Amino acid sequence: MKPVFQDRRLEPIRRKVEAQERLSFDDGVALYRSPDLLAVGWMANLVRERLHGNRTYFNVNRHLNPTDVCVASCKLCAFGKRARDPKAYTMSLEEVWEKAGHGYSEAVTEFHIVGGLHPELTLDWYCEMLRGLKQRYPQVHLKAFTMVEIGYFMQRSKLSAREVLTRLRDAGMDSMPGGGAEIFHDRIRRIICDHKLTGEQWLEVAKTAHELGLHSNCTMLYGHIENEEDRVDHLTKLRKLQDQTGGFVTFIPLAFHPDHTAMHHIPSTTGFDDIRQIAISRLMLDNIPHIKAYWVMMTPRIAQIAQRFGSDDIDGTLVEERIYHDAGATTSQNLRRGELMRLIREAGREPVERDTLYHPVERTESAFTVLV
Ligand code: V47
Repeated sequence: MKPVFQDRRLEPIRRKVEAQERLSFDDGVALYRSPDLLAVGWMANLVRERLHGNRTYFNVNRHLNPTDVCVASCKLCAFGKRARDPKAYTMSLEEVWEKAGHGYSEAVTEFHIVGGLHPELTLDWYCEMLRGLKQRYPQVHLKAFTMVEIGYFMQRSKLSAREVLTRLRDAGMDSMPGGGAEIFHDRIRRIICDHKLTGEQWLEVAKTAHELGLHSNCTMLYGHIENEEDRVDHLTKLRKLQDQTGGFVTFIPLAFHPDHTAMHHIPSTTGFDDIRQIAISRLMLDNIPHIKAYWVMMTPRIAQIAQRFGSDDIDGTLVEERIYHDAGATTSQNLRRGELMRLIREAGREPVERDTLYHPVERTESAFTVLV
């Protein structure tokens, strides 16, 4: 039975969602301005179940951050450090390869690799890192480097996006994570991440990656100085590129964590905003298959509830996480496979272990007992 929406102004949007029509910019703003979270969530859940039925996806992955040295000093970030900072670190190639093996078992299907913009590490060094990982862990998918890192490699190597991406792909990069997108609008970018690629450049690198056959994710950092229009603008730009390339697999809305950043005075997002953001992402991004509620960022509790508000993915086991924990996140850094499955089941969903590109992973019990 259809619920009666408390906010009657959402009825025209409900009709569009039911008829599978695309929502407009103004619809997006109206969704943000409505206090009727249950109505927004009901519509998002309709779309989510249409696409994915009762399934919620998760994976068994490991994060690797080879360096936190970064030439950009983005106000939003607590992870990047100056090279001279005594707390900064840069792993040697052997350390990266060795670290990848900590907690490694047949169970790990993905290494998620991102780092700071290091002024001395060369594109050849990164290619060598990928080759070494592939050699040692041939069955693990390498999801590596944000569009921002690619932009920096281009600047340093004086090569085009196509050339940089081709070299990395040939060295073993299988796909790319979605970070560094922040908020595309220049007005916001100038303040929160002045030294990064522009929004247009981010989209251009993503387009080139997709043209080369590389899939990627995409993100939006919300809950800082942006307004509702900036969020809708960001989502519609991603949707437009996806119409052209079809290369985005998953969208991950990332709530800003203020601690230890230059914007520490900004309060953290609320549960209401986090859940609403998941739902609106599902409704606006009608051409991106998956919406991930990243449990590290949202907390496992909110990520679980999000499974009934438009999300169909909860991310993975991670093992160790730096970017959010440097910014004050107090969530665990490591959820075991069984715990992820329990969260999903308790939300009334069917857990499906996937690889990076959402092929189901079949397991025998013994294959993951060694996972730490
Ligand atoms: O690019 C940095 C954001 C991103 C902060 O593709 C911050 O599957 C909040 O992109 N508060 C990295 N956010 C994380 C990321 C990601 C995470 C999980 C899965 C995937 C995927 C991608 O985190 C950065 C930036 O946008 N970030 N600092 C902060 N203080």
